[in-house]
Amino acid sequence: EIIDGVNGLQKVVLHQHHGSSVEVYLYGGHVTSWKNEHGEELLFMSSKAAFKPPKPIRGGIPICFPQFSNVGSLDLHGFARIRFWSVDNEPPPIPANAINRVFVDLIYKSTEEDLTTWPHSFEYKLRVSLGPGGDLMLTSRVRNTSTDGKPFAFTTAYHTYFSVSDISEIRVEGLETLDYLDNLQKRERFTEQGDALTFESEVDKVYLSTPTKIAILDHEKKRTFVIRKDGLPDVVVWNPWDKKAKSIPDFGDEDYKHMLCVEAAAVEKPITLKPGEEWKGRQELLAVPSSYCSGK
Ligand code: TA6
Repeated sequence: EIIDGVNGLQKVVLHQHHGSSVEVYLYGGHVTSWKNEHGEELLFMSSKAAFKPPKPIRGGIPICFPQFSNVGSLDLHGFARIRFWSVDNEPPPIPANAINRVFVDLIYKSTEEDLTTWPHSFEYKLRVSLGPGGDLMLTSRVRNTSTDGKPFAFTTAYHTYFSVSDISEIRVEGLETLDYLDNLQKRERFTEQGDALTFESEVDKVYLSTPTKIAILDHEKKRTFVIRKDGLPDVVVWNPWDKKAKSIPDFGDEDYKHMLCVEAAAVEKPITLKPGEEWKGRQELLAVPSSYCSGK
C-alpha cells in the first residue's frame, strides 16, 4: 500500500515474509531502500539526500531516462527521476515464475509539458519486485506512444548506488579487458586491463558491450552483489572520491567511502523505438555471501 515517506512524499513498501524489504517512492519511480532478511540496508543513500522536488533523490536507484548524463539536450540524466509516477492500473502480465514475488507496478506517461523539453510521447512502465530469496528486480517497458509517426531514440541507466563497507576494499568482476569511455578524459575510449577493478581515486567510466552478469565483491562484509541484466549492454561505474564529493551539495563529505555506483545502462548505442514499439530492460540484484561468488 502507499504510505507517506520523507517530507510527505508517497512511497510503497514491499515485504517478504523472511524479512527482506524494498521501498520505492512515487517521486521518480525511485527505489530508496533494499534490505536483506537481517534488515541490513544494501543500497547507499546520501546522508544529505534531499527529498525535495524538483531535486533528484541522492542514492538508491535513480531512473535515468530519456537521457543518460549529458549525452543530449536535456538536464543531466533526463527528467523521469524528477517526475511523479503513479501506480499502474493496467500492469503487464505476471510471469508464471513470479508467483512468490511481491511487486508494485508504476507508470509514467509523458505530459504536454514534457513535450516542450523532449518532443516525443512515451509511456514508461516500471515493475519493482522482491523475490522470496530477497533479490530485487526492476523491469522497465518503454513504449513510443507518439501519434506523429515519428520514432525516437533514448539512452538510459539504472543509476544504482550500492552500499559498501570501504570503497578501497571493493573489487568488481566482469568488466576486465572491456573497452570503456572515460568521462574524466573527454569520454575518450580506452581498454580496461585484465584483472578485477579496484578503487583508489575518482572513477566515471562507461563500459561497453558488457556481460549479462557483473559482481561487486565486498571483502569486509563477506558479501557479493550480483547484477544480472537484459536489454542494457553497457555498465557505468562511478565514485566521485573526496574532492568531487565535497562539490556535491547533497553528498556527505565522507559518503564516497561507503558507496559505489554500478549502473546497467544503454549509453553507447541509443535505443530507437518506432511509434507503437516497446523496449524492455531489466536488472536483477542479488546480495550473496562472498564464498558463493569468489570466482567468475
Ligand atoms: O554515474 C555517472 C554520472 O553521470 C557522473 O558523471 C555524475 O554526474 C553522476 O552520474 C551523478 O549525477 P547526478 O546528476 O545524480 O548528480
